[in-house]
Amino acid sequence: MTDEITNQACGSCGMVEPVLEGRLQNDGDRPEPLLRAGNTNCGGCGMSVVLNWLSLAAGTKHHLQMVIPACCGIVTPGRFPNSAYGAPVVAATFASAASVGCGLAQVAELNGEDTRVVCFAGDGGTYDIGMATLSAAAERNEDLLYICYDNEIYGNTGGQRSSSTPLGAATTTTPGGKTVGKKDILAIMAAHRIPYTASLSIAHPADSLRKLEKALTTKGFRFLHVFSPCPTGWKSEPAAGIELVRQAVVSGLLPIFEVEQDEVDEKVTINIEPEMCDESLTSYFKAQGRFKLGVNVPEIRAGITRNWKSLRRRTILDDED
Ligand SMILES: Cc1ncc(C[n+]2csc(CCOP(=O)(O)OP(=O)(O)O)c2C)c(N)n1
Ligand code: SF4
Ligand SMILES: [Mg+2]
Repeated sequence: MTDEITNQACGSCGMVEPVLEGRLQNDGDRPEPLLRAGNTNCGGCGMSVVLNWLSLAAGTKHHLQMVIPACCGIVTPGRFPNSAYGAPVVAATFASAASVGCGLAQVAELNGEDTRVVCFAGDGGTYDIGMATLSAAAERNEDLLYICYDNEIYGNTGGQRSSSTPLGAATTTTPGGKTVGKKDILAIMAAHRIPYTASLSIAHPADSLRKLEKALTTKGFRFLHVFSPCPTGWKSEPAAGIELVRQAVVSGLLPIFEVEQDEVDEKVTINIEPEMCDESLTSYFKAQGRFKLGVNVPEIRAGITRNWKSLRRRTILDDED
């Protein structure tokens, strides 16, 4: 991307509209987007937004190679010989995605290429099936950007529960509502002391684009978590996705923060302060059919409070240095 991004005036009315925090099409954009027309994603899929923002963040500055395990993201390109991806993609098995990414990154380095390798996987591939190689790659601090788009189910196979599925959500394998909560993937990844771990909200473009740009330029292992609405699995309106994410952030359900660290230091920054409002929490659950059996809001609020206490403790420890 060019350093200076200027808005362009509308051809008919002359007004300058700040789209995506002022990032309209500009000379620094990729000649073709990462997510091309003809992709097979459902309307309102949060994963499409993530791919478009990754494309914007990479711009013409970064040459990308992608590794995608089984998930909706590997079905996105459509049928061979077409591809809706505007970058080379290796389709990997669940268990090998991070290892394949490490191999590509090491070959690029040996060849002196400035290629940024991105593993792009769902929650099933990340929290569950790909965890062993993901953890191993993080422990070795490989030069890899791993992005997990988290729709809180195994979406591509019809909506089974994953260890990211939240308490109370009905899935095809938890028809009465899930009885345990969600795994804390950001804490798990940050515990590997990798250089950069962050959560992104698709309702907050400026913060998310900054994090994508930072993750693309940082060396070593970087892990980004993007909460990704899935209207098909969540039984929600396709147009409601961004508002649902905003409600999750405002209510405190989805903490937006980043962790920068090396072997001796850890800096935890909360990027968006939630209002902790129960109204947003209730609307969030009401708008999704997967919660139609009802959720216990006080119980969920107690879990949110616990998570925030532990997150704030980490920022305080950091301030005491
Ligand atoms: C080892 C293995 N187990 C199961 C499958 C079948 N499978 C393909 S996609 C998928 C769901 C993936 O879920 P997630 O990673 O969350 O991505 P999403 O489909 O939600 O985009 C499963 C179980 C497989 N391809 N390989
Ligand atoms: S099933 Fe969900 S994650 Fe998969 S393409 Fe459709 S909306 Fe996106
Ligand atoms: Mg999923």
